[in-house]
Amino acid sequence: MINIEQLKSGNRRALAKAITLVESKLDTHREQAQNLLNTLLPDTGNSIRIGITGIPGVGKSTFIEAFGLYLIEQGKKVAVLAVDPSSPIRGGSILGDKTRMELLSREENAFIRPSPSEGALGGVAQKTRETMLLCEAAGYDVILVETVGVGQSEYEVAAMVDFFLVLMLPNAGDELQGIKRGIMELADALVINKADGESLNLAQQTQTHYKNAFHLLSNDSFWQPKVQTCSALEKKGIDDVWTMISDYQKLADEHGAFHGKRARQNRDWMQKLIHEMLELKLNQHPDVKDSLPKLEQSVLDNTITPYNAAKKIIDLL
Ligand SMILES: Nc1nc2c(ncn2[C@@H]2O[C@H](COP(=O)(O)OP(=O)(O)OP(=O)(O)O)[C@@H](O)[C@H]2O)c(=O)[nH]1
Ligand SMILES: [Mg+2]
Repeated sequence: MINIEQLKSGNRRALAKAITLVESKLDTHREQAQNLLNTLLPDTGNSIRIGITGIPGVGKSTFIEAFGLYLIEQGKKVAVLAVDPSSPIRGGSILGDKTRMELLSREENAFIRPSPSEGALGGVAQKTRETMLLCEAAGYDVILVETVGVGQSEYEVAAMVDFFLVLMLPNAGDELQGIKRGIMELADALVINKADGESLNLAQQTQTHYKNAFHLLSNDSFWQPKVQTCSALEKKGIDDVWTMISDYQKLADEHGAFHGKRARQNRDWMQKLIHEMLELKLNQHPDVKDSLPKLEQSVLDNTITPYNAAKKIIDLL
């Protein structure tokens, strides 16, 4: 059993146990985990949730270590989670390299958790959302959610955080980094990392390039995405990133947008879960299992319209 009082007082073992429960695939555990989360709900939400993405090698691990250590210096408790749906077998490769976060992982006020290897309903994102709540209940006030900037995971992470930060390399050309317009629209900030040594100039050019690009995207929100530079290696510009995010939080609060965004994220996620649950129910329904192949064949044979076939399936539920 999970000791709720211990978890709330920040006991790491209790937190780790609760996360293991949340990640479990057993139905009985799932139920226990949901009960636990419901009990803890009033103790959640007191954090800023920051998503961090970027292509492999951009410096995510180095940045998170520097940023995390800086935040701890400011008296914060920092949790680092990962969403890595791309490697269900390797299971959490991005944070597997704890060596890159060696200093941070030794800190009393840091909690680092690799990506869950897979999830049932809602996938890895569901588990990470739940783990995030557990960390908040345990008193972590900054939650960093890391993901590799390939595939769909950045959309999933952007939909669960307050602030979405995209790390970039000093390189003025979009194509070279495979940056999609989509990610520009997700980003609350681009941070050009490795702004040091010979790359300093290029980093500044890149910054100007993206600032201009953002000006071209129309935006009537209270927040215009920012473009900054930093060196995670030399620990330069790290404090500016935090200042920017704090400014965002303050502005969002003033506009009533901070809690509004979270509420909408929860509602959207619920909608997504309803669809997934419905699909599961459909696929498991005995009559559907029986009729689906026949109806599919009829559609292939052009003896029934797709619409009517679909309706017949839905009517079985
Ligand atoms: N010059 C310079 N090098 C950096 C900086 N940040 C990271 N690096 C180097 O870039 C390489 C990749 O850094 P990581 O932090 O492992 O990058 P990552 O994004 O976590 O990479 P993956 O885990 O493979 O996705 C390492 O050799 C780092 O030392 C920086 O600010 N300046
Ligand atoms: Mg890494």
